[in-house]
Amino acid sequence: MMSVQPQRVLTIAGSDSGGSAGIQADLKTLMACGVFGMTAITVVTAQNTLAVQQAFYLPLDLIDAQIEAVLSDMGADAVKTGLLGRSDVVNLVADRVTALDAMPIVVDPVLVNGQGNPIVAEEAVEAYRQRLLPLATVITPNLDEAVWLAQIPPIGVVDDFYTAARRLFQMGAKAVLIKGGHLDGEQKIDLFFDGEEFTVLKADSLPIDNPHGVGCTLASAIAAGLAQGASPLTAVCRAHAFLQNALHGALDWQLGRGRPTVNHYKSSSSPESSAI
Ligand code: PXL
Repeated sequence: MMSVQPQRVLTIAGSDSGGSAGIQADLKTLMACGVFGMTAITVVTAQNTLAVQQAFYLPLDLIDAQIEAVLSDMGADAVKTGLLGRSDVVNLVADRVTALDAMPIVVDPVLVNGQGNPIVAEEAVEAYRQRLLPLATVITPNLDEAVWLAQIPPIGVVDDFYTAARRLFQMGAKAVLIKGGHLDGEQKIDLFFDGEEFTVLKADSLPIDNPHGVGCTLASAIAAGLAQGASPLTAVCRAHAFLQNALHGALDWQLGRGRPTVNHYKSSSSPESSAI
């Protein structure tokens, strides 16, 4: 029988015991997207839908060992980064990714929590600016993260998304997806920019308050698309549709007493999104 190598994605991110965000969201999403997921865990959190109760950062050499173990044997077709947390981890990931010639990398710059409060130090953000952003095939900040990374005034309207996207592109990212989900309105707007063209992605606002795990799910779905050979724009559009299904798929869920989650494996049915 002919052997086949599955498409592989390595996610370097934190563990969410509640299964909504982080490594858990990544693996569920990668599986639903039909790629083989592998992990390097940076931080273990004890959390549920109500709160992050504890967080334990793994030693740098153990994070490195996980990356090395996976890449030296199994290899990868794309890398996705989530919560890295510290500047030394950001620098380590940058070192390892630099060694992977032309590997697609999706950088989800997890800098703030669900309430918009910082969860990393400025030193780590500077490491993102200097080292990781220039390696990113696609970077996926939300509005707070875009402002912090790009050092621009707060974003209040969709017009500001364009400034943020241009700036992050100038800082070295090959493509930028500004996630506008935190802006109020009948529609949720994301903006993709690859240095040449802007693409607006729209989705109807849903009756769910601040769902947990959307960023991880979106970035992992983008990484899956890139691993499957899609262009950044195609991977982003597919991931956007995937996330809409995942959100719709959890609308009638009751799980825990806090923030709602997404249904990561709800990958079929018609996407409620459009790119214009
Ligand atoms: O959604 C961002 C995020 C990523 N990774 C981990 C998290 C969170 C938010 O709570 O806990 C591990």
